[in-house]
Amino acid sequence: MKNTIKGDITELEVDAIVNAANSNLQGGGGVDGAIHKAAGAELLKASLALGGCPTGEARITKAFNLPSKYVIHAVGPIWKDGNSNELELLKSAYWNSLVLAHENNCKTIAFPNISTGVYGVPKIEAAHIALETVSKYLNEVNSDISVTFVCFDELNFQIYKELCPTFKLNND
Ligand code: AR6
Repeated sequence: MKNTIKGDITELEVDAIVNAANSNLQGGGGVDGAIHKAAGAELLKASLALGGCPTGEARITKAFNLPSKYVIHAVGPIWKDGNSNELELLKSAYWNSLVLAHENNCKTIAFPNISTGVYGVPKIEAAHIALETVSKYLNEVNSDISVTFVCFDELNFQIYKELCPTFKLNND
């Protein structure tokens, strides 16, 4: 199943929260900053030890002081002009996060709106990619995982509230 909420992803008691990370996995601002702040310094040590992550891929660490079990560090694209493979890379970031969640026996996962902050991917396009990719994964690969889209800003929340129900799952 999938659902949308408005809130702070660091507060969720799910198996895995996804971080909108950068490819150095060195922490940063936005949701990345909030996750590192709430998880504590051990998270930075663990993520730096991974040696980076290319755009479109994802890596996993423990969640340390967070209420979730794991943090999946997904690297979304920086928006350039829309013709630089941005949406494909965003799709891969969502897909690879779900694969990693499944490999680590996660049944509940929460995503922020990857790349829609400082990375500048237009919010409506990004929401379509997120919903399409997650729905495809749940319908075609593994329906045994519950996905929450966590919107922090009001505009993303309005977009997801409207779009989410239009992406049907086989078991809806
Ligand atoms: N919980 C959930 N969502 C949040 C939170 C939160 N606590 N805080 C912000 N958001 P951004 P990006 C939303 O900029 O565009 C970092 O510096 C926010 O409203 O965090 O992928 C990294 O290190 C927005 O919708 O990530 C990278 O360098 C969404 O999170 C770079 O920013 C993503 O905004 C990644 O940029």
